[in-house]
Amino acid sequence: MGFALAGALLVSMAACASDDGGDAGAGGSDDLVVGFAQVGAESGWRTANTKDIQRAFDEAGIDLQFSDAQGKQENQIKAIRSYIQQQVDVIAFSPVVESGWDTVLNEAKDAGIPVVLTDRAVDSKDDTLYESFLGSDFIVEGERAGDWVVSEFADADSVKIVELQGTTGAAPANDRAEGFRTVIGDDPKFEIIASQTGDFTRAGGKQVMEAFLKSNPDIDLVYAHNDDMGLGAIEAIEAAGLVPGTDIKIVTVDAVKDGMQALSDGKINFIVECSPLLGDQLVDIVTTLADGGEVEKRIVTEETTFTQDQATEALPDRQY
Ligand code: GYE
Repeated sequence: MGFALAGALLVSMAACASDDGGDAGAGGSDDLVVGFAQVGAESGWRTANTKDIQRAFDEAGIDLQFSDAQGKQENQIKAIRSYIQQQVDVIAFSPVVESGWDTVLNEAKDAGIPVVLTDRAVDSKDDTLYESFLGSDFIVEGERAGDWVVSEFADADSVKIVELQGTTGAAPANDRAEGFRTVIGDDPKFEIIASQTGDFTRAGGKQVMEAFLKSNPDIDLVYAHNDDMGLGAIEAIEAAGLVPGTDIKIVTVDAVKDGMQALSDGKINFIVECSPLLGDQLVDIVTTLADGGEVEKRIVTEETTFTQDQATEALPDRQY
């Protein structure tokens, strides 16, 4: 069903429902079909994000076509093309990497299908290629990690840092690296002695950290772009006979349950939150678009940070 047609139908269904005194739910959203192209299942964050989106659409009674790109942009492009062919009402996706989307987004535009970016941005110059971008400010997250490092090492003369970067070319990898450097760059005592991608996975974090430990005997701090890579680094540090959180400090981003447990246990020292719970907001955006309404071009997720005590307190209620 074309988007304009779906919108018109929804409006008329809602009108009918009110004539009968019936309940059309979220604007008769039963008829909506949304195609969602997910990155993959690389991390605890991603699993929580997928679950939350599926829950929210299920509760709203909206048909969600879901595809998992297994971390590959080409798979995501294929999925988006198949949603265009099916003429879904709205396409939502979390772009694996920032660049290379203009062609397929123009195809969606030509087909009259609105696109919503969730979680990660694209670097397209033409911002009419998508209706809205819902997700975190990753630069701010990097800055928050940097702020903690500056205060934690206020009395140190020199701080040797290794960085476990997210997936190469992904918005959160680019921006978390940038935000962090903006803050620590002011003081030459901070030195990033090694930086490499661990692809946002636990196995990747472990492997890269093993190599870092072999070539660098005196690492003071690990900055991991997500909890999973930090958890992998913990395994490598322990295997090298060192104590994570004490001999080598660790700061990560996400605040999923396993990360929060490690923080509470003192193996991670600080976590910058990145919320994966985007489902309800995405449903709102999709239903507004389907009703022909206007949505905000940029919706920034609200987030906090966690110290060890705050993690211990938050853990019992942590949903993911
Ligand atoms: O931080 C990481 C995941 O795009 C915000 O992707 C997301 C990131 C998240 O794999 O754990």
